[in-house]
Amino acid sequence: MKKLLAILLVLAVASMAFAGGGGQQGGASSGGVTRGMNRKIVMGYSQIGAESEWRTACTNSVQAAAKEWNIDLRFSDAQQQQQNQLQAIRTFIQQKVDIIAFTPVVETGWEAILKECLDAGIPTICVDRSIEGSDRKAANPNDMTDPDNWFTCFIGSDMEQEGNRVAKWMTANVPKLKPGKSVYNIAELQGTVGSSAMTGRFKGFRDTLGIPAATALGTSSDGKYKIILSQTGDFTRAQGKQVMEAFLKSNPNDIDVLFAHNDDMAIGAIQAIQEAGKVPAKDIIIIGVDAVKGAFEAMVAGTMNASIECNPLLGPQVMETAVKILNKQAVEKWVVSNESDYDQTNAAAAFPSRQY
Ligand code: GYE
Repeated sequence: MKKLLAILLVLAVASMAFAGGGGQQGGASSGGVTRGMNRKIVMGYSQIGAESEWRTACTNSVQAAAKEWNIDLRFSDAQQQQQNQLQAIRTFIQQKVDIIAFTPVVETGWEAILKECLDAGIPTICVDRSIEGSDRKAANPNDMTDPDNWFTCFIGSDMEQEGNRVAKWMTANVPKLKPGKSVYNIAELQGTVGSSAMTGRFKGFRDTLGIPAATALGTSSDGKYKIILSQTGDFTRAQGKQVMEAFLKSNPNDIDVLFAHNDDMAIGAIQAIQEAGKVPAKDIIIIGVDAVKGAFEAMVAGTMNASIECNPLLGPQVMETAVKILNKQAVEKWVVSNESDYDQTNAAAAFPSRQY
């Protein structure tokens, strides 16, 4: 037994030394250098929390990519609280990390902390969700009232376009799936209030239908689609289910379409629909956003109709961009991710190759 332990110890020490020297290839070593750099860099990362399947996939992608690039990742989970994010970023500044990446839980309240990062000379990457007033286009560098000058670059999706895509899928498919109606009533489950994922999807959906972007309820310009219910489910399954239960209580027979700002809420709502004795994806057409595994399972099982993809696998782009920034190379102000739309016609074929 003692001999075995001694051998294991020697092997462990040897592998640590090997990993330390092999930093160029990355790996979980504590030594070595970051891929593409002549030193090991430290990244502070402020994540929102773990509210959805999407978020978990995003976190896994970031952590795996940091290992691959051999970046020292200081990862902080804010449990949905902006206050925790501000505190984490402040700690990163004190620790003099090389670069900070963060996903703003809501759009407002970032000016002061981002300016503290600027003053400390620490570049920042805004990941997935954006901040108020930013169009993520390069701005006049002398205009510090422009929020696009408060961070170095943005990596993520176009949430407004995702809202457009939901509306387009709906108008192309709902009349075929529920023929013979002159007006379709829509219930909407909004994401976290004040998050760019929520405001973007809310606005994009209405823009395509010709409904004023500032109103929660309204009818499309062609008169065929009417948003009759709209409330937040905070991007979680539990609240998606709860709010859908309330919707079904107040409007038991009027809902034709459910637009959920993410798949987790759609999946929660499916349960509520079944418990109310209705058939999901038939009595009520269900459209989500994200295209996570749970949505694919539901589409293949026939309980969900469509999911508009929002790619959470942002880790590699974040690490690659961080290295470029620290090497003083130019980066795009907005690195946009590639996405597709999935429904019951193509979900089964795509499912086996999905990574999240
Ligand atoms: O759609 C949702 C998550 O910000 C794009 O946040 C992200 C959204 C995603 O919790 O599931």
